[in-house]
Amino acid sequence: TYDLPEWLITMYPQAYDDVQQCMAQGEEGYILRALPAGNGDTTNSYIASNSATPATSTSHSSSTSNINSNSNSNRNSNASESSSISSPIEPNSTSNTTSHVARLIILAPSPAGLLYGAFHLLRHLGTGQPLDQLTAISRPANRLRMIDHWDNADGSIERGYAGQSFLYENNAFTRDWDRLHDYARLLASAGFNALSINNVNVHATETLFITDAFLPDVAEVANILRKYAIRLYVSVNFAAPIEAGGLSTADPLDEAVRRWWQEAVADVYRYVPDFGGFVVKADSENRPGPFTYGRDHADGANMLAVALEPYGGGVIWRCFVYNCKQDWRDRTTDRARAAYDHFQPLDGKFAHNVMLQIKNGPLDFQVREPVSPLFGAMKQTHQLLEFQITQEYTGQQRHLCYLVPQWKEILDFDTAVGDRFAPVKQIANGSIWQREWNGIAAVGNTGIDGNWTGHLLAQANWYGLGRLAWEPDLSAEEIAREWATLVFGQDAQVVDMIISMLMDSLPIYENYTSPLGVGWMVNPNHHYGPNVDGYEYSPWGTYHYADHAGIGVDRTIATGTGYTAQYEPVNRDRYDSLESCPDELLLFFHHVPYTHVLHSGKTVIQHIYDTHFQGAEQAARLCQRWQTLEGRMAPGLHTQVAARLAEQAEHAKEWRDVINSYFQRKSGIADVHGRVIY
Ligand code: GCW
Repeated sequence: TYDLPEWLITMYPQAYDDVQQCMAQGEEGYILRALPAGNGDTTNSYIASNSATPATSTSHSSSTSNINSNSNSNRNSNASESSSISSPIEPNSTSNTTSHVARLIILAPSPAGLLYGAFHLLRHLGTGQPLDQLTAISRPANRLRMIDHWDNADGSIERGYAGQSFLYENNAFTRDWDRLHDYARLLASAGFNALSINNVNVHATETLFITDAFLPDVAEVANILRKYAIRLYVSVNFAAPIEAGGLSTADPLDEAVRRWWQEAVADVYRYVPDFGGFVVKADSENRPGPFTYGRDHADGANMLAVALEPYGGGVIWRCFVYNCKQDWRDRTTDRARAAYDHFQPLDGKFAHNVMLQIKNGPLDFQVREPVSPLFGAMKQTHQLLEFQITQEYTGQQRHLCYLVPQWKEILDFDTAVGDRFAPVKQIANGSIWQREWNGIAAVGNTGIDGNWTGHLLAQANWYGLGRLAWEPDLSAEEIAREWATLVFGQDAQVVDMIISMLMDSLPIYENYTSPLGVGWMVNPNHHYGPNVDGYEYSPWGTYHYADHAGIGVDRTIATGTGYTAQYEPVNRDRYDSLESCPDELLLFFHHVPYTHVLHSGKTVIQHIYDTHFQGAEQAARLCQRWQTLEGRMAPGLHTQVAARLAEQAEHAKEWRDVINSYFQRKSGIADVHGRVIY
């Protein structure tokens, strides 16, 4: 029960109900309400905060003050104090927002909730929706909504396509705190609440981030993020006890090593009392890890978990573990199997503050992959879903590729675990097994470029990930509409065209790149542009096995690598059988002749030709579609996108011709339409 003052009830009759509902929303939830004028009120707008747990730390009070400065509505002198509904809030006696609305109420159990409520209001206004009858109740579906930076201390960004890092240069922090402040506000506005600030490949300088050499800078970053309710995480080097501590081992069961980590963690919390925890890439792509000492990944993760536990910190341990020194002649080793094979047997062995971070697919963020079978396979382990916003394999922000539809498909995929409807989104958000540590992490796509993301329209991916992590049931179109309206305003012709271009872009990209789920036909190392055999005779486990007769990877139980058996029976059977395997994943699961007839009625080879001709034409049409918007937006915005689309159209032709020529030469089968193939 709440003791609400009379004056509040008079002007806000549903306050009791709202407060009750609001408290049920959890820490970060909020209620937004526009109340009509009436009851003879002379006051205009209010922002009310009900603090169930009164804010005590500076972090919380500064969040409150930021809301005030952002929403521009409550500038009373107590702005830095968290206000409570049981004490009247000074009304703001300035201008009326609309003639029908007397007040705007944002109600939240915490300052973070007020922040998200304020951004909701700004989004509402920014998308041109009327204030009258605004009511919204919202809470995030996922506890952790995180961006992972792959920024290096030298200023480069691994897989970054938007310029250098704004966090680091020359092996030091840039200390561009203004930019960081803008970035923190940007993060909160899209609903993110966690940030990992350095590459998971932790090199020499970054290994020292958790030492006195860098902790003052790390603390300054945390101070800025805290104003926007964002918790800071750092990627750590598993071999730090050796490289930073001078020990002779990093064995997770060695007492001196365990003590070293405990002391390191204690140091970190002295600087950053609300530090989130560590992100770890171990035994992966030549990074150190517990395997060196004959230990398993539970031993490694739990050692860090024990050190972080007293402070409420967590370990985010990545499952991207596979053999990157594979012999391409060996057809029994299958990289797709690796994460499941390594981690599934460890279910139940991880400490409660360990979250396994699992990439959405079994390989590596290809344009088309099945969902990782690890989702749902570890019933006693906290799990985080990892997406890649930065477009490493999807056009590197030179091509338009709106990824939200792909992420939606993954979130909605039914793992069928436990013989029931069990979509990935319910595993990621922990609701299936009532897991409190849960969420979505994604590799960011920002850099120092003025528009943050290189390709202006790639902002929609960044924004979309934040919105989906908050509310996975939003549609890809709704998110596209929100983003386009917030950026370009309310010109319907502009907004509708941008939405349709965004929505078409992933299928277009898939059309002119690698076909039917096979993946990887890219140039080695930088991963841009077509190279069908670029990874075919390499140790990275990324093959398509194309010869004169056929193509694809046999991952079936009877004759292949047995990968399909990692899925629950309904998905296992669907993928394992040539008859029921969906066309778009056919070559991921099966090796077939070029003459194999798809469900679509086309042969595999004709499908390859048709989609590649079509994709290149569609890419060219994207330029024409964008051209129709000339003069309807600031010229600078129009030209920068036009330039990228022109490059994409040229590059799509290159993809078309390389792929079609390769397969015509291999198969000796002509295109039924007799088009030009080289
Ligand atoms: O996709 C691959 C990238 C690497 C990356 C790795 C990972 C940070 O090519 O650049 O390393 O995945 O996720 O760890």
